Amino acid sequence: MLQIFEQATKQGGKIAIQSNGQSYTYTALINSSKHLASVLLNQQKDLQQARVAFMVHPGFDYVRTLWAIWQAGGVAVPLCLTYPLPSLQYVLEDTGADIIVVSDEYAVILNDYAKEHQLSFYVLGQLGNATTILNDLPTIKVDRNALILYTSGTTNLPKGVVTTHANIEAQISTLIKAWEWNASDHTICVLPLHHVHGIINVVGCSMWIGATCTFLESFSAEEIFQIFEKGDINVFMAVPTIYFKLIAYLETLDDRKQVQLKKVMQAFRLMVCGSAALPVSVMEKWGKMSGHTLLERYGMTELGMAISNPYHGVRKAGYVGIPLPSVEVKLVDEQYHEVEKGMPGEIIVKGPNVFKEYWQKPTATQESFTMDGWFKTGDIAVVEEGYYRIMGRSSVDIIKSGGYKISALEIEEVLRTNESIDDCAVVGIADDEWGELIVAAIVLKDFAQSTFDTKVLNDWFVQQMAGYKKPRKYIVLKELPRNAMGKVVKNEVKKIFNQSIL
Ligand code: MLC
Ligand code: AMP
Repeated sequence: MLQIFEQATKQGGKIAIQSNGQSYTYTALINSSKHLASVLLNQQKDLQQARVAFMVHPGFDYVRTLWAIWQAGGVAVPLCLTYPLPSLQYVLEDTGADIIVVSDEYAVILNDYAKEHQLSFYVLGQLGNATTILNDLPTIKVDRNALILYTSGTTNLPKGVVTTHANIEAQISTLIKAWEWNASDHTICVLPLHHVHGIINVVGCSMWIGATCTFLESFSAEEIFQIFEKGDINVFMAVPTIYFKLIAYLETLDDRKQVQLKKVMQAFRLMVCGSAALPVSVMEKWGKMSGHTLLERYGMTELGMAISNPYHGVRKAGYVGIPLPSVEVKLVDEQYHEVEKGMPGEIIVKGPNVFKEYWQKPTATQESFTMDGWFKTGDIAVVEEGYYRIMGRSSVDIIKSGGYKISALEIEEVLRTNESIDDCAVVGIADDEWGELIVAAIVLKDFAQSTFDTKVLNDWFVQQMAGYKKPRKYIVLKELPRNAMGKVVKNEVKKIFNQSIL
């Protein structure tokens, strides 16, 4: 049995999950996921690493589905709940998923697609208790594929990051050790569950150690504080934009309420921030309002977490800390030689946490590792007084907005299919709240010059891609700034936007 299920079985009647106003024990989680695993197996002995895509809302149903897929021998492919059909279709086709599981509310989105492609389609609310639970579920070896998460990179289409059960176990256990997770912890998941931050750091760690995880359907500052006020939560993890939004909400409250909430938050054991650079101003403000020094850490879909400020010891503002247990980190130059002490370089990483491959992309996989097996992150950092500081990324085409990694190339590709747009260049510009704001410089086709409307464009865009990938500002240019080779100079595009804001 995989270690996560062994651990969970030992917890028995302890509360594992709180969602939709209900509490579920570890026993309920195990039984219900075994039942669903039996359904998914549908008379087979082992799904043999078949990809199972699932579009399930956060909470008990999400975890039971994930665990069911694993127990049946499948590879879990969590779908983003806000993707329009074309983006979902890309993931389904790329993974070759032939089983889909959905919460009732998403059935309508994927029902026709599943029928047309003759996929097995399970709607959670329509599954009765008819299937007997199989006692002899397949034995899953840890070197099997477990999860495929999609990440945007320097190519225009997202790549599937494949992690094995062994990778996941390593990603979780290093955090359990470094952050001293324990069974009396109670965390809250406010993050989307198609990325590692939510899946590994929050849900993975809490379920592994036998803690309790409360789920919110989606982010709401008001609801988060209402739950905090009950006094049960003691571990909280989020992206910088969320801390920014929580601060903004706290500032709307009167002094008495602020003091009351600070008292509640001071009793927390741990508050972590990551997925994007935590501005020093946000860390300081949060410190004042919550009584907590945020622990900033650095991670990536391909790695889980790699570098973290210490649980005990100094948490330095503006720094991501030191490598986590069992994770090797080096800074290298463009020839992949280690840089001299104190010099900046690209972060490369080795360890049992590092992913196995990009799904069906052997060339991309090979190119992302050095000859001696280190994963190249594309992030530039420097070590100062023993702590890593992230300086930026090697590619201007990767944007981090609200903690989501977004490929400028992917957005450009979609914008160019719009009938009004002749050409475009997408960049990220610095923004206090979102980290970076996605903006697009566009060149219009002649006929569109007088009728162009950004609202019409945005409405069209969100039918093609998730809303969080939508450009927040547009500038119409006669032509894009290009260098002598004819290549668009993205830094010039950024300058144009920054000047237009001043
Ligand atoms: C949304 N809005 C944005 C935006 N996203 N504006 C600018 N930039 C963006 N990126 C606008 C919307 O248009 C809308 O405006 C308003 O903000 C609210 O939109 P929303 O979609 O409802 O946002 P909200 O629910 O408030 O979500 C914000 C958020 C979310 C921060 C909670 O972005 C989020 O969950 N981010 C976490 C992503 C994550 O988990 N990343 C980890 C990746 S793993 P209007 O006007 O339309 O109302 C990884 C590895 C690691 O990175 O190290 O962890
Ligand atoms: P993703 O591919 O969505 O997993 O995003 C991973 C990327 O997020 C990393 O390569 C970094 O660029 C960025 N990132 C994660 N944590 C931090 C952090 N604490 N500071 C700065 N950047 C971060």
